[in-house]
Amino acid sequence: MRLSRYFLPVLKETPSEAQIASHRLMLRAGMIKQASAGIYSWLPLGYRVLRRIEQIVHEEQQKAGHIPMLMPTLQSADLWRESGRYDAYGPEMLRVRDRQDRDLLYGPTNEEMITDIFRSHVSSYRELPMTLYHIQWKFRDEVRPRFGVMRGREFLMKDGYNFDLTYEDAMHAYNRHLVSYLRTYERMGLQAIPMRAESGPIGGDDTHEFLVLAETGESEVFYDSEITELTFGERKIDYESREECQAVLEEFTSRYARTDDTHVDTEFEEQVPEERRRRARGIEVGQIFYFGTKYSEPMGATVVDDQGNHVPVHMGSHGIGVSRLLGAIIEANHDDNGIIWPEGVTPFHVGIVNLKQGDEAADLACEQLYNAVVEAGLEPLYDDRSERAGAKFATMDLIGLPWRITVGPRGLKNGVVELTSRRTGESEELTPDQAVTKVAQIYAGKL
Ligand code: 5CA
Repeated sequence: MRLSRYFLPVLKETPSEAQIASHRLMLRAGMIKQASAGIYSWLPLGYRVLRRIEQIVHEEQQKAGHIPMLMPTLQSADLWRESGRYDAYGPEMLRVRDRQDRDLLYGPTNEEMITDIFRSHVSSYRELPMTLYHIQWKFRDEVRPRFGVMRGREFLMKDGYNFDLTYEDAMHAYNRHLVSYLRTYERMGLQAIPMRAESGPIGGDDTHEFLVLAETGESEVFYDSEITELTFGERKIDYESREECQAVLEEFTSRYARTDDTHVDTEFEEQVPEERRRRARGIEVGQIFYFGTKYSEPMGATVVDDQGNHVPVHMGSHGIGVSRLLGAIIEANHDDNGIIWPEGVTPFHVGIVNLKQGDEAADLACEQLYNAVVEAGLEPLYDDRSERAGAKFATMDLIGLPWRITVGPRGLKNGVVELTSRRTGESEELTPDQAVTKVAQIYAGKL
C-alpha cells in the first residue's frame, strides 16, 4: 500500500473525549470513527487489525477442532421466550419490531439460536462431541459505553458453543477452550490470565474470565504473582487428549486468581503468602462457561444415548472480545509517540519511509524495496508523500508498525538503508536486500 493512495485520516490533536491511551491512539491513528455512542466505523487501518485478530481466532479455534459458521445479528424474540431470557435479560437487550409486528432483538449472545439449530438437526449421541462457533457483531445497550471499542454497544465477538453427552465431555470442551484461548492471546502478544469469575446472565457455575493486566482495566482482580510467570509458549498440545488439556487447566488455574465478584479476602490470605498477593486492574478479553442443561432442557435439545434414552445435551459457551482486543493490545503496547503493534497483529508488516520523495535514486530504491517486501509475502506501507522526514516518522510511530525501513539519498550513496525497530528504537544500516531478508525472517517466526 502506498500512503499517498491510502485513507489514513490521522489526527494532529489529541481528542478530548478519549480518557485512555488506546481510545486516544485509535482515534489519532485514524483507525475508528465514532458513529454514535458505543458504535464505531472501522476505518481502513483499524479494519486491517480487526481482520488479523479474527484470523488468529479462527486459526486457533479450528486447531482445537471447533467448527466455524455464521448466525445473523437479528434474532426472533420467540426463541428467547423459550429459554426464559427474553424478559430476564433486561434493558441491555435492544428490542426491535418489524412491519408484521413481530418482536426481534439484536443478539447480545447466541445460546438460544445455536441450541435451536442443534435441536433441528442433531438427534444421536454419535454426532457428539460438537463445538460450533462464529465471529459476529453483538449489541448490548450498555449503561456506560466508554473507552472506545473497549466497552462498546456494538462489538465483535467470537462465541463458541459446545454440545456434549456427559458432564465429563463438556469439561473436556471447556478445557480445550481454555488452552486455545491461551494460545490465541499469546499470538497477539498478550498475557491473559484465566481467573475465577461470576457467570452473570449466561448462567452456570463453572466459568473463567481471561484478564489482561492494565491500570485502565475495568475489572478489579486479585491474584498470586506467581501466575504471571506462566506462559503456554511453543509447546504442542493434543486437543483430543483429556489428560493434556486438563493438565493445562490445572497448571493455569490452581493458583489464586479471581475477579472482585468471586474474591474472598480470607481465602486470599490463607492461600497466598503476603509477598505474592497482588491487587490490580484488568481488561476482560474472554470468558468461558459451562452451564450444563440450562438451555438444552427448556428448549428440548436432546439426543438419544446408547441406551435409547433421550437426554438433554451438556453445553457451555465461550467468548472472545474480538473488537475489545484492539484496545487491550494497545493498552499493553504503546509509548508517548503512539502504538507499538506486536508482529502477530500489525496492520502492515513494515513501513518504508522515503526521506526525499522526488529524488531519483531514493524513489527507485523504495520501489524496489516495496516489490521485494511483497515478494517475500509481506505487506509494506510505503510513505511516498512529499512530506518532511519528521512528519513521516511521526506518522509511522503513531500507527505503530513494528519495523521501518528508511531510505535516503545519503545512505544510498553507501548502498545502505536503515532498519528500525519501533519497540526498541534501535536502528541498523543494512543493504536493501539484507533489510528485507531480516524482516522476512522475523515474521517467519511470528506469523
Ligand atoms: N455467550 C457468552 C460466551 S460466548 C458471552 O456472551 N460471554 S461474555 O458476555 O463474557 O462476552 C464475551 C466477551 O465479549 C467478553 O469477555 C468481552 O471480552 C467481550 N465483551 C462483552 N461485552 C462487551 C462490550 N460491551 N464491548 C466490547 N466487548 C465486550
